[in-house]
Amino acid sequence: MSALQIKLNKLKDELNYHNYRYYVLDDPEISDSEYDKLLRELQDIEAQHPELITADSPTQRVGAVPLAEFKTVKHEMPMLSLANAFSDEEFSEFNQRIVDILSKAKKYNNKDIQYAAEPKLDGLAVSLLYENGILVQGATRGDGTTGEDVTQNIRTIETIPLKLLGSDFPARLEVRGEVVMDKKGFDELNRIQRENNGKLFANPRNAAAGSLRQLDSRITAKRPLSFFCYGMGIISDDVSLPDTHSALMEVLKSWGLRINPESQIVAGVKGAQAYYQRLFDKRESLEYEIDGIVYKVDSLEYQKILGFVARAPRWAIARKFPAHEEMTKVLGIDIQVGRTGALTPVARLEPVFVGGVTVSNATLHNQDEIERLDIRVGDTVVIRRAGDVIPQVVNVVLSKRQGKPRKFKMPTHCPVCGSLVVRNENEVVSYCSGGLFCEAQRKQAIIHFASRKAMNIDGLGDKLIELLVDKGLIKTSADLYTLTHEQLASLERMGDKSATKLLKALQASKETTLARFIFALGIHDVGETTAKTLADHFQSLEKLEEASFDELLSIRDIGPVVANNVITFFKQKHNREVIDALLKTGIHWPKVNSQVSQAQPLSGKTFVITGTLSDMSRDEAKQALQALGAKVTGSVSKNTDYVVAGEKPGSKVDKARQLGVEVLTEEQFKAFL
Ligand code: 9MJ
Repeated sequence: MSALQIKLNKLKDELNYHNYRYYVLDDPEISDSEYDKLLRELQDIEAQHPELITADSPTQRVGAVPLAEFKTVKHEMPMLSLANAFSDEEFSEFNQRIVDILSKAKKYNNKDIQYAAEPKLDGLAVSLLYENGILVQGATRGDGTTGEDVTQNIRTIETIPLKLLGSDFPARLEVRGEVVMDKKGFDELNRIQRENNGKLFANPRNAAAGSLRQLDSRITAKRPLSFFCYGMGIISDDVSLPDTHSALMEVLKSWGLRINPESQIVAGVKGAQAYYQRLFDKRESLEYEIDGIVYKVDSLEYQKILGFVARAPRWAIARKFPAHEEMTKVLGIDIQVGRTGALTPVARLEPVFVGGVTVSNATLHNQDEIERLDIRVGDTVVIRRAGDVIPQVVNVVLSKRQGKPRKFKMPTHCPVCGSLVVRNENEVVSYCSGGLFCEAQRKQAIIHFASRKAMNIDGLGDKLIELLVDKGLIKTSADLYTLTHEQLASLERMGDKSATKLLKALQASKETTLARFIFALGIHDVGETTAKTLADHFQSLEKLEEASFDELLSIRDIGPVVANNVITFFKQKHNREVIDALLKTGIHWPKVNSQVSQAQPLSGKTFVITGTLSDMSRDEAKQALQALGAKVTGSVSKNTDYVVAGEKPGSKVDKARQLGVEVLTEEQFKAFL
């Protein structure tokens, strides 16, 4: 063997060993960067000497050529399924059957049966074939007799060794186990799928199955799959093996195969139940999904005596956890209005027991989600509740849809206060526009109103506001100013002193600025900066209240979403009533300093731009005018000072002529600027 070959083999062995430390023992010896350095060294040598590349090289996980189809694989030893137990009683019956059979065979020693207890992974069962320590085939379980040859894809899974460690393995060894996708990887995959408008996977098991059935292994390689082994299939008889399942698993581990670290030996029914409870409690904190516990009689001698019934071993049982997913019916779709005014559709469900609790509601998030799921009242849906996560509607079972139920539409008016519902372009959420008035938004609106950057009411914290609302002492922010000393002092944890202090703070807050007041109104998307922009532009609340969409749009930094929100907000009679009540309490502000705008050459002038300009876009023209203090609007009126007309100007020029408004050509406009 050449020196280079020796070096190459040493590198491969080292990488395999570190893979084993990392994935199987969960105890890496070297850092990721040191591992990468070794891998790069190997890649460099192989790039220069492609003739030395072997299939078991750690660099050779991803196949370059997609398959046309999967070949079928006949399992030499059938891949069995497991019988289920859904209660402690059913497990006890299983245990008793075993005791009876062993007694009959005169093998029972009157002691508790020892079980190898393992988490039941919710993934995809596969079979891996190693010949002389080299992975030669990976197959899905299929129907238990025949599966699909997914070797190319199996090779991409880093927890599956391409070459076994050591040398004491049988010449032919079939390893069985489960391919799973961890929960984090699943969420991330669906996030990416959503971003790319790809198909979303319903759960990690489906995602794992979909990923393993890719004809192009380069796609599989990108999917976060991993593997745990839990059994053996055919084994050549050239080595002697231990006589318990658990010891057998330890041997597999020593060859570099990952076994589940939660696996444990338990004794009898009591031990099994304690293990079940422990894993049930731990279920949500595990990185992968499990749907129960598998108990296997640990003694291989016993297993042999017990044998099989139908297609399942009599020595093993799957004790299932309550399901994460169940089907139920959508009785109706309600709208909930949140504290921020967001409207959320919620499915009212026929109560169903899922994930350990009874679920009768599930959020549908927004109109887009309803359309994505195409969910309609009367539909049968799959509900999923994993851990503490709120129940989700996974999909509609279309085959169970009866008749032609109508599509769901968001209401046009808030179900709580009757205000208009707004949904701006490019936004998924619909909002109630009755911010100052809507009961659902009351607390949030007042908390915002009192906050430091808004009316800055010292000593009026969130908790106190909630208390005042709950006691019915205030309904809107205007009511804050009618609170009496007596009312305040009688509240829990308030007292005379703090009541006096708060009344003083309320009084002091009446002296404010227009910008703060606009911000305090809590109009959607009108933050501190936008409020200041609006105050500077309009310089009075009345002018802002009466602003048209076009005028708002003409202001620099104000887009159609904010313009629409402002208009709709002031359109609500009850919002205006609250504002009037606020002003009546004596809230006031100094006149807005308008020197800045008056100093500009075009301040006070209103322009309309129409048609196509050849040297600049309409937006650029608008910005140039605004920079000089002009207002740019979209429609011509008697208040318009100039119309700038590009190519194909349309009816706006006619209107300007009718009204006697000066019309500038592009040339004139440029000279003017
Ligand atoms: C799973 N799914 O985790 C078995 N399994 O054993 C475990 N499945 C099994 N064992 C024999 N841990 C047939 C299936």
